[in-house]
Amino acid sequence: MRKRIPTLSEHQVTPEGQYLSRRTLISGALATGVSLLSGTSDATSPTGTPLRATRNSTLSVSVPANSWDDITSYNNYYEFGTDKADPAANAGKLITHPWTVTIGGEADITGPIALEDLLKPHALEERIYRLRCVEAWSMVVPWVGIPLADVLKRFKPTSKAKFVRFTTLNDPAQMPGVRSRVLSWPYTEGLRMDEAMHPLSLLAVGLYGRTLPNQNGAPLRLVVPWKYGFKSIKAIVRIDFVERLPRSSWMNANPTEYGFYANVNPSVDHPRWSQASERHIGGGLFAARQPTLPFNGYAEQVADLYRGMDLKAQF
Ligand SMILES: Nc1nc2c(c(=O)[nH]1)N[C@H]1C(S)=C(S)[C@@H](COP(=O)(O)O)O[C@H]1N2
Ligand SMILES: [Mo]
Repeated sequence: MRKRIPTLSEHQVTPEGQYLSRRTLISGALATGVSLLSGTSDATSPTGTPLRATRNSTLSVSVPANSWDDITSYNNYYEFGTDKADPAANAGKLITHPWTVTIGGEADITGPIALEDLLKPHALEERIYRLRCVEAWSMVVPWVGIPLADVLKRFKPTSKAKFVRFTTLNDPAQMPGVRSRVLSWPYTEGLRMDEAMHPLSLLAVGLYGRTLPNQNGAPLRLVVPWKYGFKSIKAIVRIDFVERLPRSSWMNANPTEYGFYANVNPSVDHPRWSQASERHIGGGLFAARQPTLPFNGYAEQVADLYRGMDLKAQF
């Protein structure tokens, strides 16, 4: 096994005891004589380099996070296969150091930058966010990252920069899934400039106080909590400031099913299924589906971005 080389400076480790892990729930249940049908015995220990991050409580939800196991074993990452277990099985050998991100397009400062240099000026924050997948499941994830806006501003986008386009690594030698034509590669996603600059938009480098596991998008991924999970692009190698709305891989795959905005919206169904409710991963076999909230529960913070728009037409 290749040893993971830390790419981030160590600040302060977030105590893992703060989290309600599935294991804690299981041992608690056993202690009180209650059996949990969803319990598994193959719990994995957190991996990755510990990071020093300060919890941003204002921007965090106050519900318990999903377990490390849930978050790192049930993934969407089509570069490594389309089954939920494929990324954990196939992404382990992806080389994430050294890592370079290339900045391009409508900005004063463009060109390649080493990940360490991209991150250096910024303090890491921990933010516990809801994640709502377009496939109607959800999780709660304690991300570690930096505000996207702070990073973007450093490159001095010009007045022509109306959108930001993100691009994932496309390496057939390391990513077996890109041989399939299920999506157009490289995986690309985009945000309108004001969405990208919103304080909730996060560039994540870790979860549970440690560097990201490869299946969750190491070494750098986007997290946009009020949008369906597919907007939160993994393993980012390019960030371009662009004038025109960028087409994403999901729009290319099926423009009638996956729109550019992809705001979580319980009143706009996917053509093949309802978006009104969701199954919370880790909730157990018989847990009731939860109602899905407009903007995934972040309406108070982001609804203003879409004032005057017809969100059924611009889905
Ligand atoms: N490059 C890339 N990024 C991606 C995907 C992907 O297939 N490739 N899947 C997306 C989808 S559909 C979801 S729901 C989230 C899942 O993130 P997680 O595995 O960390 O929970 O990643 C998103 N980012
Ligand atoms: Mo998703």
